[in-house]
Amino acid sequence: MIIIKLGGSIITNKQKSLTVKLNRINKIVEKLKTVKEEIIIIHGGGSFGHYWSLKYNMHTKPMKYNSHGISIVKNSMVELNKIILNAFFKTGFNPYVFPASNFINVHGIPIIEKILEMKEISKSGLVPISYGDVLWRYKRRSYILSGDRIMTILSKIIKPRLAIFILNEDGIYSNFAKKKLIYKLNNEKPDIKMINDSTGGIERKCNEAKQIQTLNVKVFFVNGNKPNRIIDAINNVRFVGTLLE
Ligand code: IP8
Repeated sequence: MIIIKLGGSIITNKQKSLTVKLNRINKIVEKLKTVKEEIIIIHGGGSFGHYWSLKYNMHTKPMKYNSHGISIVKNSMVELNKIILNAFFKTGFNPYVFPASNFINVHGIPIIEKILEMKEISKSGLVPISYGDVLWRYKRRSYILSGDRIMTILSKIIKPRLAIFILNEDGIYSNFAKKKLIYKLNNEKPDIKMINDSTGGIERKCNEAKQIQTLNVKVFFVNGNKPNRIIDAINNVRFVGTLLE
């Protein structure tokens, strides 16, 4: 089983709020159709969820955020998710939306049987699709749950063979300006200028990846603009990207 995160910057246009990169999404999904293993998909917020969460100053810390902000972030993620679901439908997949509120309780604790349900669903010819979202927490608080965090939460219980982060870049860079790629993340330090968003940017992403790796799950970062690399990573063929194992 493989868990794949479609990063916000590969599926949406971060320069222009509320716009998707439909061609890019379709090309990636078409490539994924050639994968023989079961997959679970998570997608990020990009210029949908992040756009609104920044506007309403909402973060990963549970707090009492503006109600309109909560509502608008949630709606924008449903909209983006619908676009992703359609792309999977059109390509011949049977996507099955599984929002994070299905498997995280009001205390922020993962519900194990729900996550195992997701695993069962993926074995039955359906593709579970989840996404970063704003979640309700007890005492009228809420928080932004990143898709990267969902990758770790699911990996702990599902124990996939691989976790793949599809980016809008070749992988993780040690120097963003010079696009100096880290091939093996194990001991190198990422350049934090690479991604900066409301859920903690590249540092959080790498921290999540490290947590996944400690579960004995191989982690790849690959460029979604070169979808063949996703397939090479899955097939254990030499590929351009960042590996953590
Ligand atoms: O793009 C964040 O998910 P991410 C989702 O995976 C929202 O960090 C709602 C901003």
